[in-house]
Amino acid sequence: MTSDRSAGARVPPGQRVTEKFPVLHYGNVPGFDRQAWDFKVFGLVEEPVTLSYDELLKLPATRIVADIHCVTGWSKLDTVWEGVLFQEVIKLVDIKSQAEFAMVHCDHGYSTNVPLEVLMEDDVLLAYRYDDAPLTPEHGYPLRLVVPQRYFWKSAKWVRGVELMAQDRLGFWEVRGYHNDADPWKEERYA
Ligand SMILES: Nc1nc2c(c(=O)[nH]1)N[C@H]1C(S)=C(S)[C@@H](COP(=O)(O)O)O[C@H]1N2
Ligand SMILES: [Mo]
Repeated sequence: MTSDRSAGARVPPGQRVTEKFPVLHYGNVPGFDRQAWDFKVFGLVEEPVTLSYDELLKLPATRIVADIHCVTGWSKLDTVWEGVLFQEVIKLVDIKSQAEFAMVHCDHGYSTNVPLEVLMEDDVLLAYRYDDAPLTPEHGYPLRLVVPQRYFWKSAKWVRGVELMAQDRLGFWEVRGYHNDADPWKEERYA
């Protein structure tokens, strides 16, 4: 996971900083029914786990400060997120040894694929708060993934589950020509 990042650089090549927080997604903002909502970890695990929203909120919470980089060219520095580290959620299952990749599944069929070792990094968060307030629906409430070291399309909004896999599979934008690795410091925008 080495990146072409010179010491101290904050803004990856080809990006410009914005103070705004653009909203970008395919399709409509899904509704949220707290009683019906669940989050699943499944696939190559010994026993799949299903969490309610209340159970998720009871897991140890973490706050991260991250720079985010959208493939369309905007970056936003020092964004503040709170939620549960992926590292923490994955402790609830026993991962089978063949599992190397993950598919992140969302409401309305959005998905994105991320190698398991990337999700295990210590800044990958399942976030339910942004900027000291609950996430807004258009930014992913009730739950979104934040993967700061990758272009922002990997930070899936309205996340409902993570599927562990032995072989890599392409997610929604990756099928449509976005780069599989998505490292902004290497400008891995399109395949
Ligand atoms: N469920 C879902 N998550 C998604 C998307 C989407 O279409 N659906 N778009 C992605 C893309 S391309 C970007 S740039 C970011 C934008 O997040 P924001 O609207 O909070 O800025 O969400 C990502 N997560
Ligand atoms: Mo994007």
